[in-house]
This record gives sequence, structure tokens and C-alpha cells, in this order.
Amino acid sequence: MNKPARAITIAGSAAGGSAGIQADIKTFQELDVYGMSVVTAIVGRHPTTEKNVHPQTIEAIGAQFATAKQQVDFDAIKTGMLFSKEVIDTTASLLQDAKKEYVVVDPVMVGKLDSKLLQEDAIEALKNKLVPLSTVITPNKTEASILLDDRPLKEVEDLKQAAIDLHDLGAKYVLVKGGRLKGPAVDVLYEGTELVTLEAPRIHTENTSGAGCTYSAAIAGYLAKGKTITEAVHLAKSFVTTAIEHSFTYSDKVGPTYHAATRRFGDAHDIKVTTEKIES
Ligand code: PXL
Repeated sequence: MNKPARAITIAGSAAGGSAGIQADIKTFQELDVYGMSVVTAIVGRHPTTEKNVHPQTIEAIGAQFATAKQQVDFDAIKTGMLFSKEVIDTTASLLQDAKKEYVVVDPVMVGKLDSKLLQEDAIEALKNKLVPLSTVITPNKTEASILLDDRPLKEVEDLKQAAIDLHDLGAKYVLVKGGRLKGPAVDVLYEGTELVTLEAPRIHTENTSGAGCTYSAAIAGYLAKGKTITEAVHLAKSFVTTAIEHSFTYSDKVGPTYHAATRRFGDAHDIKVTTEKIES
């Protein structure tokens, strides 16, 4: 048997199952990628103490990474919620030692229900230590704005300039996601010479918890399977669009995207891709 490609996520555990490690592993499984995880923190609100983020120790993080590497090893790595400067420093040194070709950094900062998933003093470490080690970073509009010192981003042209400027931080590719803009869901991908715009129809639903995690996990999964970066982003956008189209909720709160949607219903969406050269 051809063994499946392998991917690991270094991220937070989302007890509700929509986001974080849970979304990543479900997504890897849907792509027939062998999934592994390093849990950096557990996210779940205690009903009486109200504590929501339960960080894991640096030792536990090192132990998980070493075990997965030794037992299985990986073709691609994804990072999600890292929470503190200390965890970012640790992750950066693990990535440096592992020397892997494909590293997807999702600069997770705030959850859909406004949970704070990255401490204020960790943002500089994210920019200076982790982003330069990445193959692709995947900020949404809010994260891109924070990474650019609170620059307002209002339309697709702003996202394009943001991708060009964020590229200076040292990632090979920058994907700025425009899901939070009005109109169609437009993302822009930049690698230094060409801007690729990917457009999917807007799906009108509140149930998008974990959409960003799912998107970046799908990118890592497709990279693990040998796709090029542009192909991986295109396929992942299609995967997450279908997952959002079939999203649902079990409560009166924002619900999950449906990770099995592509398998069950097929990919219904054509992603419109356009490319423009950027003169430097
Ligand atoms: O969707 C962002 C996110 C990422 N990681 C974890 C989360 C969330 C949102 O709640 O809990 C662990």
C-alpha cells in the first residue's frame, strides 16, 4: 500500500470541535493525510471560573513534537494558536531543527467568539521569529491589519498591498484572506513577483467557526501530498468553501464548517483565479 502523506499541526485544542487541532485533524483525514498534533493550549471555558485558555507546558510541547517526529516524521507542518511568546520561541526552534520544506503559519490571534488566542507581547516574536521560517502565512483581514501596525484594510486593493508589504517579513508566500470583506470571498496570494487573486462566491452563513483553521490545514495537507503552493491554496479554498456552504450549528451560537462536505457532496465551486505581474 502507498502510505498516506503526513502532516502535523502545532495549535490549540478547541474543545467544541470546530476549530484548532480538531478542525486540522478532521481536514487532514478528509484529504487522506496522516494527521499528528502538538497541543499548545486547550481552549474551553470553565462554567464557574470562566477561564478559557489552558496553556500546556513548554516541556509537553517539546515532548509531543519529538514523539511525532520520531514515530512518524512529517511532509508538512502547520501552526495555529500559539498563545504566548514563549511558545512561539519554542515552535521557531523546533521548526529550525526540523528543516522541513513546507511550513504553513496561520497567525491565529482572535477566535470567532472573541477569545483572545495570542498575547499582545507575542506579536513581535511571531513576526520576527516564526514568519521568516514559513512557506506561507495565512492572515485574515484582521490579522493582516495587526501585522501591519493596525493599517485599515477595506477592499481587495488594500489586501493586495497588504500581501506585498507582508512579504517583506520573510515568508515565501503570503495569503491574505478577504472572507471578512463585503462581496465575494476574495483572497490574494503573493510570492514576490506575481499576485494571484482567488475568488469564491460569498456564502451567507454565520457558521464559520474554524474556517481559517480548516483552510490552512487543507493547504498543509495538499502540500504534504506534493501539490505546488498555488495549487494547494486553490484546492484548499475550494475545500473550505464547500465546508462553509454545508456548515451548520448545534446551538444558538456560531457553528462549525462541515469538514466532510467535499467527500459527501463533491466540490460545487469554481474558484476564479486571476494573475497579475507586480513591477518591483
Ligand atoms: O478559529 C480560531 C481558533 C484557532 N484555534 C483554536 C480556537 C480557535 C477559535 O476558537 O479555539 C484552538
